[in-house]
Amino acid sequence: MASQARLTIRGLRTRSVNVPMRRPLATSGGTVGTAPLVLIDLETEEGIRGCAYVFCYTPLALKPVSELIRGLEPLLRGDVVAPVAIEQKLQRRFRLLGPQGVTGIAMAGIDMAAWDALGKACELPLVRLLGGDPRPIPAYNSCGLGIIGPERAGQEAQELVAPGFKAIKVRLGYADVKNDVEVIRAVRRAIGDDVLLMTDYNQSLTVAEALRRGHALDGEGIYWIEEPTLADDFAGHAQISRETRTPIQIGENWWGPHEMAKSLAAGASDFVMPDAMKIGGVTGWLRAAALVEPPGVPLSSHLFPEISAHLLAVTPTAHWLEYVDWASPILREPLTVRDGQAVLGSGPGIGLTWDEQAVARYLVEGNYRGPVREPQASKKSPFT
Ligand code: SMN
Ligand code: MG
Repeated sequence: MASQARLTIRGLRTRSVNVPMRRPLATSGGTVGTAPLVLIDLETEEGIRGCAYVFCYTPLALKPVSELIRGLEPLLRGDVVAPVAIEQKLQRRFRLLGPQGVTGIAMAGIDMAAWDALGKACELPLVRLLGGDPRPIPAYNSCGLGIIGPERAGQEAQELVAPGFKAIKVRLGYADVKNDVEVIRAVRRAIGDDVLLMTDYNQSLTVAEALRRGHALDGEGIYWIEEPTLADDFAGHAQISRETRTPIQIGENWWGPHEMAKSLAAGASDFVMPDAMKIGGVTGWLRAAALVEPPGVPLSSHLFPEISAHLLAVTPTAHWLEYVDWASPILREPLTVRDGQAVLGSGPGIGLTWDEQAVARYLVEGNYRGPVREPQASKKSPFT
């Protein structure tokens, strides 16, 4: 084990897949109908392979992201798998271009794959490699409840709590606050008083409208209001947070811990929810978690439930894991959720093993002149 703990990068392989979603998600910021993922295999001279995926939001971004990651291979080949050193090298490399967007995604993907390789070399799950002890992580079911109207929302809410979840999230941003309230009440009727209800506006409101809707929602027993206005309007979010009683939640669009620090300094939210990819992978997450430990701000995850379960287990102010099953169809062992709690597997690293048959089924050929192939739905259930 000791000799393998020093790994050398040999290559970066990527494959793009476009995975069907059981419930395509209509948000007020646009619809996500499939999960466009770039799968990363970081190969080492020692034969250990670090695996991670990044989420591209639109299939159009698959090609630029995967080409950028592969393009970094000559820069990293021969380097020691030392994520902090790699992060500094890549930050320097992208100083002039900037560390956000596709560059940030590429850097985070490599970071996650590098940490996975280290975990495998040390034969430790990521949570243990980071000094933590695996424990069940409370998860809310976010696999649906897009903008689908009160009737369907009530029905879908029942389906989402059925496997034992104690919290779910509903997307808002209907034409009028009356419609938002109607949907919330339909969902509440369907799930009862004991299930927590998060809400998400996906940046769709002006600050003035967010204040109006926030006041209307204050009496509805909502657990948080997410991204009511533009993600980078920290002053606007701070005002909404001050003037509404319901906690304000933001963070999925912070590019790295530096942006998170500015948001915290502005008092933009009551809760925080970094995205494992946009915050900078494992390395970025650890810095993000350190920022909110002294003030004690509750920290939840965004997407990437497989790696986020490890990361929340070492986060001092860990709050809620966002559970989505979007990568499950291409994983041999999808994340398990039992009684509303994510259960970490005992495998080394992040614990991602590609289901090669499924990867082959959803593989995108990398040519976007024709329509993107519509994949078939999967039948796996992650609930035990
Ligand atoms: C969301 C995430 C990913 C794609 C679309 C919408 C949403 C969430 O903001 O927080 O789950
Ligand atoms: Mg959101």
